[in-house]
Amino acid sequence: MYKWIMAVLFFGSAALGVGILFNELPQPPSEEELAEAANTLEIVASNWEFDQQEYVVEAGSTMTVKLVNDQGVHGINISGLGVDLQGAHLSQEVTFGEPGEYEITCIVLCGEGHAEMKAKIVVQ
Ligand SMILES: [Cu+2]
Repeated sequence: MYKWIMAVLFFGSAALGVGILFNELPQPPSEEELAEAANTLEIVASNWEFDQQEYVVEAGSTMTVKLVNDQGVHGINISGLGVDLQGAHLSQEVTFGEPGEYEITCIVLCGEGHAEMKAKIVVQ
């Protein structure tokens, strides 16, 4: 009497199973991607601030400093660390030697809040 219900359930779940099989499952990030993320200091700029006031890094470490322009066009200079990022050149490998504080300033005239676009790198 309920045979048709069983048939519907059976074919329904079979169709669902096949659908799942052919759907690509999301891949977890590879070890390489994780290592790269851990080694990248991302500084996100918008109008007219950076995503953090302070970026803390370990003395002696080498990282890729990357500027991401989330809003507007900005560039950064980090005095004392030789970092200069703007235009097409938005990432640079940096070795943080001496502990201390290094000022990050915007070097692209980006509008009314330009002069206040400051943050710092704390090497400790
Ligand atoms: Cu600016």
